[in-house]
Amino acid sequence: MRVADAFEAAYGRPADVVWHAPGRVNLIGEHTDYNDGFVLPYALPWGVTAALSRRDDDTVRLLSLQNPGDPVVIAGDDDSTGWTRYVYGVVWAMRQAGHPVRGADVAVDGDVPRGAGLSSSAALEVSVASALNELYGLGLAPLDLALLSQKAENDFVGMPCGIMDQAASALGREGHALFLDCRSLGTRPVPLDLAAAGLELLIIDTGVHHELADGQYARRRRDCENAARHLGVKSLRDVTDLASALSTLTGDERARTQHVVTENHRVEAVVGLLRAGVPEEIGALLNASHLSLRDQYEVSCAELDVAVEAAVRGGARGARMTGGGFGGSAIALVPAGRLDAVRAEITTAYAANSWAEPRFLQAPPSAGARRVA
Ligand code: GAF
Repeated sequence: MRVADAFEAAYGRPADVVWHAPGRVNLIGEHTDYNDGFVLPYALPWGVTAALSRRDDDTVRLLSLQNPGDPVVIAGDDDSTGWTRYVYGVVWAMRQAGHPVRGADVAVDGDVPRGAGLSSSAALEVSVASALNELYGLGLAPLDLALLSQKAENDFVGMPCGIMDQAASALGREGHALFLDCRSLGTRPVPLDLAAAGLELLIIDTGVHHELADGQYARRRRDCENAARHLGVKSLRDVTDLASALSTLTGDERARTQHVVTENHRVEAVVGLLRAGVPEEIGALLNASHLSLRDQYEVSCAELDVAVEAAVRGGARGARMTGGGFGGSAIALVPAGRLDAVRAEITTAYAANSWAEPRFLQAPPSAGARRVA
């Protein structure tokens, strides 16, 4: 294995453990996780593989096959920058929580398509967390590792994400999407055999990330928290009478509330349809999710809107942006026989806007974090 060879070449000894953790794509349930709501992501066949060995001091040495060079040496909390923060952040989060984690030599290798909004950072965190868990005999469950990875990202990296990406990476199951209640943290695997229904999930990587997005995620979170405070509820998950809630709110808080509450209902509806064995029926809910994210939550962008509209024009049953927004990827639910037509329609629409051709990806629901050596 490439990462194990790189580990041995750099550190002069074999790795003690090698773990793999995947990226994710989200079927539906966007910007609901930090509102105690529902999400339905699935784990991808691509991820990060992390080779680790213990050290008997507190130093962490890091090597990435995607960032060639000598290992980065981290001897204190302030030493890490860039990608190394996601790895060292996990060590930091574990120590903060009182787990007896000392140093480690680490090598990582990733194949999540870059910049596509498919959670390569969660894959990196969860692969390292899983390996450290075994190395130091912490006995933590996959959900605990997801929570520690989220803590690393929130409090060390400084990105106030919810739990969806790390949970999908830690708990994904082959052939299934993962229904997650982000309040109780209860999970339920939902069988997802699109091929049996003659369908494919097409991932459209727009190739763009609008810089403007930085800071917007935290602003959306604040809008939701303010709306919940005005409504006197713990979180927007608790809104039961949407019409009356909307009548007391104005502006952004009103629009964000409308999205979050309706999106939670859409997740439940999609889970019901998948369990009933009629995946072809979820298309309208995907479309409604996109419109809500575009118009109420205001996290879409022209490249995502054009991809979604062209996909539906080309014959997709439904399509929506996926992930945080402002670029990254869209998904389209496409009858297998319409795949070429959908791809062509999107490619033509991008060319008409003088945008670079998007990248098309297809990926079955895959397993979550696992030991690979
Ligand atoms: C990003 C975050 F990391 C997730 O927690 C989630 O909020 C998502 O955006 C939006 O649904 O991926």
